[in-house]
Parts: sequence; C-alpha cells; structure tokens
Amino acid sequence: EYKKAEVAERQKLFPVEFLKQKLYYKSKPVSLKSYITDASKTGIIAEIKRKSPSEGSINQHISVEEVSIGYMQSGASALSVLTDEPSFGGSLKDLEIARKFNYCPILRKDFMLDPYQVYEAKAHGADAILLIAAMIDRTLCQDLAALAHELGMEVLLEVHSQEELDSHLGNYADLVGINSRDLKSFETDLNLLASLVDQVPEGIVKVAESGLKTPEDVVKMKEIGFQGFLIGTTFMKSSQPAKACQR
Ligand code: IGP
Repeated sequence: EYKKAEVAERQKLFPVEFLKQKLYYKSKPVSLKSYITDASKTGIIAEIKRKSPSEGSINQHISVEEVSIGYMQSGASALSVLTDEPSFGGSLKDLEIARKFNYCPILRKDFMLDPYQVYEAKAHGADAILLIAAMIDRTLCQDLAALAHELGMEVLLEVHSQEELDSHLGNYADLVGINSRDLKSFETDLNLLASLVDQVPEGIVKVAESGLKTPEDVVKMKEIGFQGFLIGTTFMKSSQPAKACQR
C-alpha cells in the first residue's frame, strides 16, 4: 500500500516532535458527537472532495476557504476534509485551511494506519479522525483510537457489513458510520444503511455515509435512526457546493 511509504516519508521530514510545536496541536478540539446530536442543527457533515476513484474529477479548482465557509453558512453541522492526495486530491494543507476559517468540528478523512497520522491530524487542526474497519484490525483500531482520545479528538468508526460491526465495535468508537459504498465495486446502496442501522447499539451516534443525493434521502435516513449524514459528491459536483448543501 502506498499509504505506508507516504507516511514514513513525511515522518522523516516532520517528526512528531515538530508536529507538537504546531499551533493547532495545542488548541482545544470541538466535539463532533455533540454537534451531530444537537437537535437545533442538521447533522450534515459536508465533505471537501476534489476527486475520487469512483467519480474521477469532481471539482478540482475549488477554494477550500470559500467552500468550507459556504458549507457552514448553509447549515452543515461539521466538515469532512479528505487529506489523501493520490486518490482524492486532498492534502493536510486543505485541512489546515478549513480549520483556519471555521469553528466547527472537522473530520480528517484519510486511510489511517499509523499513529503518526493521528498526531498529524491534531497538528493540522482536526477534531476527529476516521478509522476504517475494512482496512485495519481491531487491535490497531483501538490503539489509534486511544491515541486520538489522548490528544482530545473523537473517533468515527466506519463499517460496511455486519461482520465488520461485530469484529470492530467496541467502546472506543464515539460515532459509527455505515458506508453505503462498497469499496471494491464503488456502488452505493442505501438499502445497506437501512439493514445495518438497527444493528448498531443504542446510544452510539450513527452516521450515514456516501450516496446521499437528495433532501429526501436525508429525511429517510433520519427516520430510520441516523443522526449524522456524510455527504461529499452531491455537494461538490455542483458549481456552488454551498448552495447544494442549503437544500
Ligand atoms: C462521502 P459521497 O458519496 O457523498 O461522496 O460520500 C463519503 O462518505 C466518502 O467520501 C467516504 C470515503 C470513505 C472516502 C466514505 N468513507 C473512506 C475515502 C475513504
């Protein structure tokens, strides 16, 4: 996997000790969980995503500053910023810009497999990290989550099947996201969200991820028990992502 090499490279250039000196490393994070469950808010986590393996180019020439502020003005509860460059065209710089201009929870969206990335997330202003059950085993998941908590961040655990839920769910996840997109075929299936939502224990914040296209989709997911709604492509495809979010 390219991720490991990429992480090792950055770690050589910017050791953890360097990250710890950064401004945002010391700042107090905001709680994704509490913003998502705040009944006066929409529960929408609006994503900054320039391109993706399934869509190719989505919206390459955006200004993160403009789009992120627009999302917040349109009523999003939180932001998700992709920091993976090869597949999604994102960067830690994007994360830092989103942070600089917004006081809201920000999720670092990347393939996390090394503690170094957790330090990076914090140092560049993230309030929460994503951990993907399909990518890492439960032990690593727990270790990365423990470090995230130590640094004051929350953890969104992403699952795509009953098996992943059974193998990875523990008390270390602050929120559970069910991804409707099959990471192999890239197909999204909202029925999967409906079939899995009841399997997530009561009391855990549930986030519907991927493939949400219309306001009706969001209403439907809310009705079946989701509190958070992670939306990228639908917003980013629009020439004015914030306007799309407003609907
Ligand atoms: C957003 P969509 O269909 O609205 O663009 O999906 C988000 O769920 C998706 O980007 C995503 C993702 C991921 C990306 C979910 N899990 C893991 C990269 C890695």
